[in-house]
Amino acid sequence: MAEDRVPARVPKKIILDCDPGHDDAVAMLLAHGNPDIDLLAVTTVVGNQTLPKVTRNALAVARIAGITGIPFAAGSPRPLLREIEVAEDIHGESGLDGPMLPEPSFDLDERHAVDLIIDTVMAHEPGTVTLVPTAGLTNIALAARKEPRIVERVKEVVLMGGGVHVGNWSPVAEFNIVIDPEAADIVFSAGWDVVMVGLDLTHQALATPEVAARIAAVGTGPAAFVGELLDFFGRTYQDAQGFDAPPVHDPCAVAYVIDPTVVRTVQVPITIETKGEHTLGMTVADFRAPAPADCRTSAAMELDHGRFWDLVVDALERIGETPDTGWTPRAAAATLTDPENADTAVTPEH
Ligand SMILES: [Ca+2]
Repeated sequence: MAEDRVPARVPKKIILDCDPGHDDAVAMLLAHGNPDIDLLAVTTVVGNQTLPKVTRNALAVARIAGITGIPFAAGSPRPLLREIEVAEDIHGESGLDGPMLPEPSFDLDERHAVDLIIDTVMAHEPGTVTLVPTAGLTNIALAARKEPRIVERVKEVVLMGGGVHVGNWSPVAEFNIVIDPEAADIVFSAGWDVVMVGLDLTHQALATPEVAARIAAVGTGPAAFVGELLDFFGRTYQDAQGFDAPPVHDPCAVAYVIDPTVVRTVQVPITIETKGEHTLGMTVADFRAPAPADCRTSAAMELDHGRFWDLVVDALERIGETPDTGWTPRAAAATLTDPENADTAVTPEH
């Protein structure tokens, strides 16, 4: 019998532009741990929290995940035109409340995120780099304006944001789009291929108790970290939006890049509402007729929940234990501070 060989696969190069953010953190771990992804750079932008906070969070996640040797850069501290709006009710005061966060183990790249995005896209062969924004689209819009050649050069933009039939920050608008609708308008109309991984899809990516048990069973520090993130995220989503299990939005965009068959998409013209009194930030999808041949936008509609979480669990298993995380799982730390856990180990002094 011929030797079974896995055919050589070329990993897909991505730049993750994010605002960690609980689900951004899971997206980082998935991108880092999956062998079909070549994570070229991580950039941050104001969103779930202020730019300094989400940037610090990105570096903390990098340390826990063992991500080294790629540049991280901070980008825009505010939207193009609008005032800053953060999602503290979902992500907490730090933007990544729940687990304790370690100090960063490396410094930011000195470039602005917009320049790092441009430099990275221009340094690679045309059609090989996918942009994966999982935050407001300020950095991506600025990059497209500063260096328009990237629009033809990137493979596609696979973004978490928007929704065809659903909103979360308003009845019809999703947070990442509505916090900078002008930037979203630039990105959706730029002329590159845009895959909108929106709420229609991500509200199917629920971290159910079964999912949480699978992640806990991985039994590593990074998996415990994800467990703590999902625990906090689950509570805020229950309180703020009545979800029984939290929708883990951002890794869905990474999953689509890994394996487009995990996410069913439909080609449809999408425009961004930038003026509506009640509809600001709506991603208006036109389903009146089949999409025209030159349509460059598509919307994600259906998730293979089992295979999606298989990818996340697989990434955590591949990451394994990471050295020098500077991080203590709450289960260990709580025994020193939380009287409820006093029976499990060390008795608190007070
Ligand atoms: Ca995000």
